[in-house]
Amino acid sequence: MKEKVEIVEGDITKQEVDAIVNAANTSLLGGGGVDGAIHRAAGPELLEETRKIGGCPTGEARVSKGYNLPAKWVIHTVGPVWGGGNRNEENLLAGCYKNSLKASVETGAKTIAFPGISTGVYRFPLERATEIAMTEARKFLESGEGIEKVVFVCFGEKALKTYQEVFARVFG
Ligand code: AR6
Repeated sequence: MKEKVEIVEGDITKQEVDAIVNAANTSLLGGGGVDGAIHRAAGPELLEETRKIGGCPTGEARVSKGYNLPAKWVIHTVGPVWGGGNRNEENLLAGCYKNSLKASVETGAKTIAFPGISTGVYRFPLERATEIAMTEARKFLESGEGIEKVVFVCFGEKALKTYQEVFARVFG
């Protein structure tokens, strides 16, 4: 299972995979962070399409094309805003990973790259978020549903170190 997982440091918009995941907000109309970077790299047609999609509830996922990105598809998911941990944040974040992987398979994507959903302006604690990400990826890969590679893209060295530590725990 673990050979299907890759951890890289870098910019998700540069990833050569079938689908990249966007940490969006419920409007799907763009924003800052990774969402802003994906919209800039994909070009204005992405916003035209996400406007037609018309939003996405927290924990769910919606698929669009990738336009000028190397990735053919963008899977937009909305992470929870961290509010201390008693507002169902963990289940909602797990839902983001589960539903993004499911949407990816339904679209025909076999390789998928994730950013650290909710770990930026939504303030979800990085280590716990990473445990949830890896646990859901492992469960999904074990169920054998057609994903060949899951790439976790870490933005910066601190994130990379956390992802490597959690990977050793969850997949080791
Ligand atoms: N490639 C990979 N990871 C990145 C990149 C990039 N180019 N840029 C940032 N990150 P955030 P959230 C990392 O804040 O917490 C937006 O405005 C970043 O270091 O982008 O889910 C949306 O519209 C962090 O680890 O997303 C929403 O309103 C992770 O991506 C809101 O932010 C996520 O940080 C969503 O907040």
